Amino acid sequence: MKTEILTILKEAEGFVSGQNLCSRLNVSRTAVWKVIRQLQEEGYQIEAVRNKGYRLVQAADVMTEAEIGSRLKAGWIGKKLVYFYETDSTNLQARKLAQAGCPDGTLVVSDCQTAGKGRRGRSWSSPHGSSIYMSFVLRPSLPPYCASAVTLIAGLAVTDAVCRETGLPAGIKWPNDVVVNGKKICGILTEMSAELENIHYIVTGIGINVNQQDFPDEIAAAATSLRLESGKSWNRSALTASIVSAFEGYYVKFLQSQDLSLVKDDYEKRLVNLDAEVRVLDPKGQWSGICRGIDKEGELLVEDQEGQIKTVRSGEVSVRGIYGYV
Ligand code: BT5
Repeated sequence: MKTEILTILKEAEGFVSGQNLCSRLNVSRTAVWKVIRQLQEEGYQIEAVRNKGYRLVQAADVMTEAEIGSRLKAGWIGKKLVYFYETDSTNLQARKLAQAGCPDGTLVVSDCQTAGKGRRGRSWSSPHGSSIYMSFVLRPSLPPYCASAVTLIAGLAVTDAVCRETGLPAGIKWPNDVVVNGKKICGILTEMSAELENIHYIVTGIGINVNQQDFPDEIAAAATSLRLESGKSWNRSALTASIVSAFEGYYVKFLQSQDLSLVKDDYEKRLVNLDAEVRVLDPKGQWSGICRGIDKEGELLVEDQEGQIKTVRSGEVSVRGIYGYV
């Protein structure tokens, strides 16, 4: 009911009477009043005026189930939303839910993570009240080698949503980072449970630095937030909903072609390394070349010194720009 009341107040031009809310939701005035009180405690400024009703004065940057739910469009991704005020890791929770049989497209969101994970055992700094931590549970009928493409789709969706919502020049650093002005604002971690031939489920987790003003020393040089880059704070629920909708659009195209051929052009437009020199940190030997985009499997195409195009698989190597982090 909280989500419904919030949606009605947001869509209303001015006041909505208590009676109107009661009859639309088929509940008592006391029940409506209790929900309004809860919303006010969560940080919403709601005016309550006798004989007029309720009016949402200001939509604060609150990350709650009701706030995110009221902004999600009627797609299938995020239809089931699981929200935590605090959890260990949204990826871990998403995996538990997947094992327990949750629906395809389930979205897990938390305001804070106590054990946020990066790739290969690295950690993801996840304080309260300033960032987005979200994970999708996906159940595509595809062979396991397709799973890594979902990381690229998530990167593309985040980049689109950040550009659209904030106007900042976000770009993708292949395969799993989104950067603004050469620094990392987002990391993506895709995990999978599969048999040899088919995927049981994929969990794709996204962490975005939205309103942080400072970072732990060890990451301060390479990390930034949307707030630091724009000088403004942003509504995390709105951004989350925008990412979900962009992700769904691209993911449906991916399912259609079973590869990235339908989104490749969009991806390459956002790729910060395109046509620039990159260094491939291959454990068998580092080498430099020019980044020429991606293939339909999501592998990076790098032209070596002899002019030959080589494919670089994510998971095998890291790619660093010649000048600094990007
Ligand atoms: C990543 O790993 O970039 C994947 C991060 C995925 C985080 C999301 S949050 C929701 C979901 N639940 C989880 O538990 N995880 C996912 P990687 O490429 O390995 O980068 C990790 C490195 O980035 C760390 O070793 C730090 O150097 C740096 N780092 C850590 N926290 C950061 C932050 N908040 N912003 C920018 N860089 C950070």
